[in-house]
Amino acid sequence: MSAPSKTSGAMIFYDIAMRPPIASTCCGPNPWKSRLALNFKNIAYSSIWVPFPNIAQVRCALGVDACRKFGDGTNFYTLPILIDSNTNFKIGDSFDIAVYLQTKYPNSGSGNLFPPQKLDFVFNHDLALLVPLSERKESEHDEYSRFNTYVDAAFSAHVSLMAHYIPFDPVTAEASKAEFIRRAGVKSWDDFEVKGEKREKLKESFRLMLGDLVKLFLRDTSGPFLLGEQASYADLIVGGWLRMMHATLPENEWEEARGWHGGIFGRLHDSLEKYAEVK
Ligand SMILES: N[C@@H](CCC(=O)N[C@@H](CS)C(=O)NCC(=O)O)C(=O)O
Repeated sequence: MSAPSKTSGAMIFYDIAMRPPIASTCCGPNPWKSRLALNFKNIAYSSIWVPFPNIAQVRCALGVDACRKFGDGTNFYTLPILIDSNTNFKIGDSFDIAVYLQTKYPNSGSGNLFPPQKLDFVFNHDLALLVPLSERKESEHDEYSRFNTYVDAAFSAHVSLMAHYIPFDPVTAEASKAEFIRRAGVKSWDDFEVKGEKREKLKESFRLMLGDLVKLFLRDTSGPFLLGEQASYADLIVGGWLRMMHATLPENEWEEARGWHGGIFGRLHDSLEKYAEVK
């Protein structure tokens, strides 16, 4: 581990504004992966909170291309974005942000985000995703990149357990919900509520999926991370989704889920608390 890295002009990190107090409500899993990575690297940065309906406008004004597309092929403008004000380098994808931080600050903070490891987790599902995931070209961190894609698919397939409870900022809640309704082609926000037997079935599917993922965490039982005591970006990928679960699931369901599979995911969530400061 090395001394904290200090940048002369801070990094600027764009995340989605949620209901105040933002530190306990911000819940985008991809921005969370980047926040965890910035804190892991002990990088100085400041956050800009973008109202949900303004994401496209802000991203376009910054000149950052969309990295994701809707099912109909149109651009899907997303966050996070990271701007390194020293170089004016702009990065608009959470995985690219982690690679950038590792390349630029190889030894800072808690060390290597990408230590070599096998990440055998595959998720094949028949649950359609509302919006397709980003596509990636082969990269130097392929093992991690594939893991990121499968983890995103696995959690996204169950995100309807959470969507109805997103803590929107009251100022823009109506416009945000209207956009979700438009995308899903449903009639009202109530249609996002998954309840009763349907909810129980989806929860069971979620639990089983996590049961596959947990096998990787059982390789090294010295835990709490995949490589025992050493956290890596793979832990932060899962951790980003755990943050979303915590911020959106009804409290009793979060308590239930964190206890699944011997409490391994609850422990992972808590162990990443040291990288979860919202600045
Ligand atoms: N591949 C991108 C995906 C980013 C993404 O999907 N971000 C979501 C939040 S987790 C977003 O900005 N959604 C905006 C919206 O739904 O309008 C990344 O990893 O950064």
